[in-house]
Amino acid sequence: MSAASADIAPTGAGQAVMARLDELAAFTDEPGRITRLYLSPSHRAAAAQVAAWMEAAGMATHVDAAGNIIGRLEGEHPGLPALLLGSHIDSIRDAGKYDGPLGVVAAIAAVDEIRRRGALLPFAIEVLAFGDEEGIRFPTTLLGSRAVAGTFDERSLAARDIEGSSVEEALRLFGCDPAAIPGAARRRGETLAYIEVHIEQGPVLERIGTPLGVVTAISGASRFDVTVYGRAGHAGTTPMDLRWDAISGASEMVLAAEAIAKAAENLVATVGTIAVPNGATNVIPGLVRFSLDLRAPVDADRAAAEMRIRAAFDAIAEQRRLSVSMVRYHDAAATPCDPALADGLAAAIAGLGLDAPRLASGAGHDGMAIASLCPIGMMFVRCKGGISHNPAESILAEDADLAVRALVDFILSFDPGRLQRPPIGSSS
Ligand code: HGY
Ligand code: MN
Ligand code: MN
Repeated sequence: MSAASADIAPTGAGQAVMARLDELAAFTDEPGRITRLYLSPSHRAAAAQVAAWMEAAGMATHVDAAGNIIGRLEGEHPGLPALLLGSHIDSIRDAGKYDGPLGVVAAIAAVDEIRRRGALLPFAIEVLAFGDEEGIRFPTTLLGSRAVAGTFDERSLAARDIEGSSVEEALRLFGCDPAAIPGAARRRGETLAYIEVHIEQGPVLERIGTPLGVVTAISGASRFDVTVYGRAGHAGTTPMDLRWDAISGASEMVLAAEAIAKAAENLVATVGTIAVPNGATNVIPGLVRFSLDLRAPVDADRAAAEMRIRAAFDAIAEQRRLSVSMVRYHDAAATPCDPALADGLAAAIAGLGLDAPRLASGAGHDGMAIASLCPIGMMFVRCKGGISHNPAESILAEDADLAVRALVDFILSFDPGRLQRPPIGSSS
């Protein structure tokens, strides 16, 4: 039965969630549009606001050494292992309001409701607001969630943004001590599972006509820095057959990557940025840099596509007397969601009288990092036209309301004993 036929009166939580997402959207590094980059002034201001909401919901809060904002509600007695909830509060440039923040605000609303009901649970609940999921400011991604999972690579501290600031310098400016990052890692047995509510960022739920879905797995992803080297020359005097034109070569490579992805089943390749340092109208470009993002639900398919793309780029460079470098700086394996958590989320959604379709996530999420710490689950919320990574991103208040209600019901019926993969360090 879809939402349309289920008789579901909004509880008002949805309106409150939407109002908070509007407030959070105001924290931006670029007035007039939403751009909230990791460890930026707007990230710090948004973090303070999120911490205040966490405290108003009865949670104790702290900022960890990687800049994650963490709220904790104790269970029936202090110090119990925690069910982790959350998402990210950093954004892409010119972002929508919901990619990331929805998961944090909905989790806080769920904790608030559980506390209001006076429910004393056999586990603690923690809400985590991660800061580097998008990986836009630095050539890094998932730094916050990796710190929590204990998989933070300290070489990331040397990564620099376009202004030349390093992650290490930015962390100190944010008020964090980079040397303390290893201490941000959760110890064995401290966590039970991780649940993230996130907009679908695709068209499936809208096409089915239902507000909520359950994620089966997150596609694996690789990110590359590609540089094409030619020879700068005079646009007016250099005959066409004597040019080593880096833009023409890069353009052919972009189309080759697109063709390889189109020819493959279940693979997407995206060139999101392309730059010509020192480019000028009257100069044959000698150097071009572009990004390449590869995703696939099956890791072997992604690896095979990378090989095919590398071979195509080398052949184009050879034919055009160019050279090319393709450096991989991010690689995250495809990540399955825990079946028991997926079933629990599906039961909670069905308990609202809704369908609970299962679908894969082509988008990456912090759960890819947290999965090395404990089992993960994700609930998707319908978004208009499947649009995301675009200021036109939008959701319905009623759907936000249903997401909070389903999350509350999931938490109240959560039984760690039913997890397929007991949390690291647990006795069983
Ligand atoms: O790139 C992604 O899939 C995510 O939005 N960071
Ligand atoms: Mn996201
Ligand atoms: Mn995103």
